[in-house]
This record gives sequence, C-alpha cells and structure tokens, in this order.
Amino acid sequence: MNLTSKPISLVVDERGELRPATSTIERRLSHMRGMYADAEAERAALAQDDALVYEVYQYDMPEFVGELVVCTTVLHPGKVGDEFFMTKGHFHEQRDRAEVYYGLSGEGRLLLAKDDEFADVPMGASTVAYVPPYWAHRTVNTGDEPLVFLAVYPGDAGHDYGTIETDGFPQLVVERDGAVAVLSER
Ligand code: M6P
Ligand code: ZN
Repeated sequence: MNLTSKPISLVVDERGELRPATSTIERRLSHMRGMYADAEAERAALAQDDALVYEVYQYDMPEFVGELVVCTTVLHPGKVGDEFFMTKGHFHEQRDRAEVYYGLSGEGRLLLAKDDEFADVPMGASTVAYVPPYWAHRTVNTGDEPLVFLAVYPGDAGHDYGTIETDGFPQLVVERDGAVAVLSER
C-alpha cells in the first residue's frame, strides 16, 4: 500500500464498482455463518448455494489520522428465511471515528447501535447517512435490486467485527406480511 496519498479521481461504474480499487472483498453466506437469526434457514441456504451477499471495492489510504478511505459496497438482494441480506456490520476499532454513506442505487436500511440505544435510517439513491462516532453499523438490502452506496471513513478507523460476532446486533430486518419490518431483539 502507498504510504503517501496523492490527489486522485475515482469512478463508480454502472454496477457500483469503484475504479481503480486497491482491494476488493467478496462476502458469501459462508463468511457470515451464525449472523442470520434463523439457523435452519441459513443451513438450508448454504446447502443450496453459497450465495454472494455483497462486494466491497476500496481505495486504500495510509492508516493515519487525517486520511480518508473511500469504498463502494454492492449489497445483493436476497433473504435467509425472512431476513434480508445484510453486511456483517462492525464497530470502528478506533471507536471515536465517524463515517458517511452516500446511496447510489437500490433501497434498504442502515442499522446503528450503541450501548442500549439503536436506530435505523433509510438508505437508497441520493441518501446521505451519517454514522456517528461509537456506533456499530450494518446495512440491509430490502429491495429487489442491488443496494449500492459509497462510504468515506478515516484512514485509521479500522474494523472491529468480533464484538458483533460475539454479541450479535440488536435489530434485524425481515419481511412480514409483504412489508419490511425492523425488529428489535432488546
Ligand atoms: C461500507 C463501509 C466499509 C465496510 C462495508 C461492508 O462500505 O462501512 O468500511 O467494509 O460497508 O460492511 P462490513 O465491513 O461491515 O462487512
Ligand atoms: Zn464503518
């Protein structure tokens, strides 16, 4: 990775890929074992097909205060049981680092949680969503098309996945009677 950032202009293509990207992540169902509420539905889904749930295209920057990392996420439509496809979700390792999301296409929700508080805000084309410092964040696709968004966060923020892997996330988003429902587990 470059240790010095330089001026650069990036392009997001029609399917949400950021170009150029310096790292790409593909997350399949098998990378998220245990994260969906319905364990039986998860087993059945995995037995059928290890579906691609989302892709992240990132332009890495030096991991310093003051730098900003830019990435896009392409979160595919789908469900495990009645729960919509989602990202793993994370806290920032440096808890006091914030993040901004800008929605490019599709529709969904951004779930946020901090201590006993939780929130969900809409995500979709032209939505700007703010993740304040200290809040865990997870994105959910509630539509039939990929949910595509751009994210910008501090270079030294880091990702803490372990806390959510251990404790879970307090909200889940499901289809109930043909409508989108955000359920709280607390
Ligand atoms: C957004 C940003 C990224 C994150 C990605 C996928 O683009 O928050 O930092 O990696 O979503 O989410 P997660 O890392 O929780 O799987
Ligand atoms: Zn983040």
